Amino acid sequence: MKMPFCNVLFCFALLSLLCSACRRPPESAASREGSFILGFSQIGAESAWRNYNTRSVQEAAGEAGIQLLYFNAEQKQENQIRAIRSFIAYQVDVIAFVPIVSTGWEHVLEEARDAEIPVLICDREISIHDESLYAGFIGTDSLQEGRSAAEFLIGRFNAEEMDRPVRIVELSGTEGSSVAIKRALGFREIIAKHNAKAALPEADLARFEIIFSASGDFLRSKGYELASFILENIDEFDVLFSHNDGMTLGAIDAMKEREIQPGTDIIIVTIDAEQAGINALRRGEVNFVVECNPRQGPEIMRLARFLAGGDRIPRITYVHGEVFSEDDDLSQIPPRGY
Ligand code: GZL
Repeated sequence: MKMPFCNVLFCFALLSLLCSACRRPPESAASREGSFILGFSQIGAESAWRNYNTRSVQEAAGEAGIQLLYFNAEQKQENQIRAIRSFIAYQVDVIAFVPIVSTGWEHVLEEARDAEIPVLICDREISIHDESLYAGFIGTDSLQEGRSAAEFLIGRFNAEEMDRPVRIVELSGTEGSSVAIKRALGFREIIAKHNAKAALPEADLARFEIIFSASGDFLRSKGYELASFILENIDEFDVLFSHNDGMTLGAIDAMKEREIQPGTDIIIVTIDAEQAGINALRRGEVNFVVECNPRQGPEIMRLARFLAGGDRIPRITYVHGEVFSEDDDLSQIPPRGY
């Protein structure tokens, strides 16, 4: 349920008041073993994946004895920036945040640097000139997630006699987010390489064409709306490539309303591997699922503790995922938890 904007403002005012009124005594320096304060700014609650990611961070902080100052930005970058400023005012030991989009972070990160508070980027990456403004990134390899999706399609269609290019529709994630940018990039990189091979005279390979792409903002409701528009306006297409399960589930609803069989009439490739996505794979409504692991809490706490103790961390820490195909033994997939 979305919090009314006036309530969000009230929360900010309260957080800022608390931060300025009760600044942490500077002498309580963090220790490598003891507790410390981690300010964490989360995007919001746009998907089952995000909610699990939040739970993972909160549970891991509790288990690690780390004091977590958590703020939900309600999908707004300006709320994230305000929260980071509040963390600085409160003089937390470490700041971690999930950048909803990849640009616009320079100034607030300069303020964190001036306050000598290390910053850990989580889940999504930022594009910044001075990379020394943050200590490191922990998340999944979005470029590989897009590549894996394309590699499945190439294998799937090479087995079929195609006398025309395979037509692909793409539902992309939040515009300007590193995840949407890199999933699209990885997907296109593999498709382009394959098409170059398929163009050779002696090649007997399917060719692929992305005929439509639009952002569904990782939201199920927008996935449904976009798919409804696409199904009403694009005569025929063969594949739906969706950047997250939430949008995929919305698109499946739109297909079923038109008696189109997802997974059969339209091949569907999706990313996240939330339970509902795996269930759709088991029902044959989805053909391939790329896991994007939301269980990042323990790694975030491990890295934050190094930073709190004044230590350096790797620039990039990947949390690995796997892929699930229609041809796998799907009964072996354990409950997803999200
Ligand atoms: C991926 C993450 C994306 C998920 C979506 O790392 O940022 O945001 O794929 C979520 O489900 O909304």
